[in-house]
Amino acid sequence: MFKKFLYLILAVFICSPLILFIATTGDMRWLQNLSAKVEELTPEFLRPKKDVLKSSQNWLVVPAQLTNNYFKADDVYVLTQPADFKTYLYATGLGQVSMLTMGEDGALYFSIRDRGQVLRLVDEDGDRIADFASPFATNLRMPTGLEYSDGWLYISVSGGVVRVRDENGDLAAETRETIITGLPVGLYAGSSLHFDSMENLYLSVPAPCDACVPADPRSGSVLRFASDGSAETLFASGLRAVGGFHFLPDSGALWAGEGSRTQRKAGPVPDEINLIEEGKVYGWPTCFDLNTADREYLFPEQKTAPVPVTPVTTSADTAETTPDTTTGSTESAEVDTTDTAPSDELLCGTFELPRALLPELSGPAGMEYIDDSSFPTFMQRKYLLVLSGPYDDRKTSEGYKIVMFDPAAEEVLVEDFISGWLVGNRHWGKPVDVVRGGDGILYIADQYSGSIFQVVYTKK
Ligand SMILES: [Ca+2]
Ligand SMILES: [Ca+2]
Repeated sequence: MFKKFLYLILAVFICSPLILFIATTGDMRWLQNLSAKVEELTPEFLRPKKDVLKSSQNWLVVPAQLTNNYFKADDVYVLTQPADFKTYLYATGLGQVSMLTMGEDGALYFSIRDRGQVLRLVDEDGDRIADFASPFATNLRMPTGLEYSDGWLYISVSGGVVRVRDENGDLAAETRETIITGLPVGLYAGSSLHFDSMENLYLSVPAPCDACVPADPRSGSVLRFASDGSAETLFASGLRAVGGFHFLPDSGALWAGEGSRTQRKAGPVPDEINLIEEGKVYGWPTCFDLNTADREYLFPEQKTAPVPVTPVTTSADTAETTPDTTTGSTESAEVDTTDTAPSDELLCGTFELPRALLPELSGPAGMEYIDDSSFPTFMQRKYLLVLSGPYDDRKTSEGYKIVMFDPAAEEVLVEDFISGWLVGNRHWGKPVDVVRGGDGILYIADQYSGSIFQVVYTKK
């Protein structure tokens, strides 16, 4: 009797995390993972020695004013960045900072998902430390993407879009319209939001799962609307999680980073940079990489993925090849050659190929495009792309940096712009968005430490 009771207690104990896991859906998992981590972890482990100050300009010193639970005065952090760039801790203690946009008033606006707010940030005395963060819009459900258009600040929220405006000039919005509702909610990050040059509104809708055919075809897509939220169009699909996207000002081409599957038993697959065009399908959940069929997803009942190839050896091949003696057989016993498994070409041939592959779990997020002369020549007409790292903060040696690429290049190559938030396989920040602030200035949102960094080109 006592034993039975003990087993019951044990069963409840084992199952309770599972029950909790099931009860916490989509967005909440993302939120809880992050906030727990921030509380647990102090940056002590990667605080470099002071003598690093001698080495280069690539350090960031925490100003005394910005001391909080995470950063202490005079802490030093090393960032690797191009010559003549300097990065400052601009604001911190902000919570789960998500995306950034420059307002029509020249101030920086940012969304805080866990606080349901959009704040307005200004540095009045120009000392590269923000002086005021004032709420512009509050009581929002998981605000993420932001962009101004025609006097309205558009904000993507859980399942839709609201737009707000300040009518009386007190720097807080009092007018609010919910213009889009009922969109499916994705598993991880929220929706990115931008306007094209024709004032059409585009919204990325992340998938609700790692790999599945979603109940709602708008999951795993980019949607287009008129600026009042009408005229919904499924612009492109087969995109698991578009964390950020951006239009090229000249051609209007839409470039996006896409987070690929992370939960495959055989391991995660490369994230992607895609050129998103109307009506096209980008492969998820059927295919990944350069149109490789995801056989683990497509044929889950098979222990080993079917391979439609029977090795044929010629006498010339045999002469050069040592037989595989480890299996004790010359037959390919594990492969069912009678299976008529369709080829990758058949399964994936109609899907759009990515323009570039990114490391697995690098977590592409916010994007910015550089075409103004306050930045140096080597950045001109290039995209900046934030690689935020994996959503669940699992150990990785990729992500946690900002990279750069030339969308006009025949072969799109990705190079580092700023890195250093990752030290070994541990990170002290998680960049999620980047925007131009004018005059050779960039702002970077860090969702991990709840901070905004200001990056300044010092040789204008
Ligand atoms: Ca200041
Ligand atoms: Ca107002």
